[in-house]
Amino acid sequence: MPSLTRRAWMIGAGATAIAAAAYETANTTPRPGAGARPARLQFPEGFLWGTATSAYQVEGAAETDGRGLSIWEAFAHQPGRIRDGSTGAAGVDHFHRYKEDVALMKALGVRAYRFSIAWPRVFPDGAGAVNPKGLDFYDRLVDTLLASGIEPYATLYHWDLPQALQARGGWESRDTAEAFGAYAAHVVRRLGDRVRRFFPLNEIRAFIEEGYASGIFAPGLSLPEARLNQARHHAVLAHGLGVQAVRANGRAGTTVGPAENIATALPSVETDDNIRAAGIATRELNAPYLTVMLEGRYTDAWLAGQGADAPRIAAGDLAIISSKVDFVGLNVYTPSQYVLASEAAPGFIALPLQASHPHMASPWLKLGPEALYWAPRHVQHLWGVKDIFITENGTSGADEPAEDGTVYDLDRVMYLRNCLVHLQRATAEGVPVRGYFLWSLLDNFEWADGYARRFGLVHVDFTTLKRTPKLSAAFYRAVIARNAPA
Ligand code: IFM
Repeated sequence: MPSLTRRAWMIGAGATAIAAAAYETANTTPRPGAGARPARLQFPEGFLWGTATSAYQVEGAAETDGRGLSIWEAFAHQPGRIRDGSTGAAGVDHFHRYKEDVALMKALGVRAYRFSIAWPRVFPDGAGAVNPKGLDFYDRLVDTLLASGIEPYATLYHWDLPQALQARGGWESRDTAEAFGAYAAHVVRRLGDRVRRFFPLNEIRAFIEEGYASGIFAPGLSLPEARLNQARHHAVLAHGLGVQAVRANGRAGTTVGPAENIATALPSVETDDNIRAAGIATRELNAPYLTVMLEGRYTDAWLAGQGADAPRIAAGDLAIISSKVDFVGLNVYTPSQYVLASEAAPGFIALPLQASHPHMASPWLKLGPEALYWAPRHVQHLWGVKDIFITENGTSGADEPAEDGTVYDLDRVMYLRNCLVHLQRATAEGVPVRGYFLWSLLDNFEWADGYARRFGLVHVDFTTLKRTPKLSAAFYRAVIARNAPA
């Protein structure tokens, strides 16, 4: 084991003991009396274990090498927008510390890293003149990953829209979708000799609903329904144009698919009628996002609900939006609804969640690990998808360092173990989930929560930027080594 790897885990007396125990569990065959693991708890052979971050949340170096401004800088500088008054300008300096971060990934044993490319680094004005240095950092990152045996999975857009495009209407403008297609083509031409897996846009639902409806994310708008629907439509159009750009410019064998935060309905009781109802609800809950991307049509119920506010759809748009994808990536944190079957249209009743329903450190993150089973199962059953990845799952935690400096994040370990048990159930039943990316490798800039919510497996001291693996890192390392959730 390389010395950096070793050092990363030797963190305080308590953590050393825990890390040592995790290594032992992970690296030895069962000892007499320890009991062999029943095969049914295993993930399939070759299951891909990874971790994920995004550019604006980790990179920092916001003014380095000609990077342009993004909507998040503009937004974060408005008083009251970010909970702790911070910005992502410094991130956690992944831009300069990427080698240390790749070594941390290697210590975990991950085989894949999902990161995003900052559009404003590549086209500082969103379109037009290319910044010649804009992709240099990603060249270095990709080479380091490959040299470490970690496969790069690149997201082309993780919410950091160039501010210059926002000034021209942002996602309300069709031009933004077209500009995204051109940017995607440029990136794939440059990195496509080494990067073979691409996600066009991360969580369209999140950046549209929170950026253009609730206004809690950049650009901070609360649009009337018709304008909101047009922004939704342009974002899924960009997805389709991104898929086409990857196809047109990638090498043979390159694959592409969405990374969408599917809204998942769960059957309150697992009976056939409730399961069917949960499928109907999931299709409708995702109507302007995953459903139109995979079906090439907005559902009748959704269109009827929008009435005169429905989006204007140009000829050919739906075919672009539903361009064939190779896989579907799902970001799954929390269920959206628990449902009961109903004879009356639309075929389900959403049950109100009790006030006592537990949540994690982020109040939006309700506990409901069964979503890791139902989200991919619905996607397989509704749309016949044959390759699914969990492109994000993880949680914020209390994350207070103990006296020995270690974060014993039992809440995160508990959350992850539960989620992975349910995901393993899906694979055991033949749902084609091929891999899992844990969000996130590092504590980072959590959007409107600033640095006040931590999602990392690795604790970052935001003053010194020192990285210290948490207990959950030892947990994840053991999961990977055993290829089993518990
Ligand atoms: O940090 C975010 C990420 O950028 C997108 N998915 C959800 C994560 C946790 O909120």
